[in-house]
Amino acid sequence: MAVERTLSIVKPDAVGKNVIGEIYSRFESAGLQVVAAKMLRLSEELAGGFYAEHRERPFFPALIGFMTSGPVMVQVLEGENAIAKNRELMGATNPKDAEPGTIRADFAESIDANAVHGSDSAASAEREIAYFFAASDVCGRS
Ligand code: RTP
Ligand code: MG
Repeated sequence: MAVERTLSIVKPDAVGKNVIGEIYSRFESAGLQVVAAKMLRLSEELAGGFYAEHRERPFFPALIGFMTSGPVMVQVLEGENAIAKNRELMGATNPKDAEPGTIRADFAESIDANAVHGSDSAASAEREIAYFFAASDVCGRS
């Protein structure tokens, strides 16, 4: 299986609950390594550009309002099958539908405040990693 990189965000609700470390533990237990990370507050412009594919959706204003409501932790995860593995660890978008034991089932409150983001394809991962990190910021170990 190929070693991949994916972009992960611990969203403002989970940062506010002080569970960054617990979420990182899930990545590490699943064999994913954190190879770049930073905490920041997203501006409306930065959040809007990140979620540009959803700009015309009715939930877009709520999504941007939520993503700018507090600091986020942004990281690049590296490992075998990292993109799909991270999506599996996250669980479904709506925590009500998320499998028990997933990050969203355990830490998320609602479809808006849903704890984490993860790239959904190789193309998204490439775009999203470059959106937040210079190539020289990523300390790959593979
Ligand atoms: P994410 O991009 O944050 O990892 O979430 P996702 O792939 O599971 O879901 P996506 O379809 O990309 O939607 C991005 C975020 O928008 C909010 N959303 N609300 N009310 C709704 O129907 C709705 N649908 C999506 C969620 O907060 C979701 O994480
Ligand atoms: Mg998405």
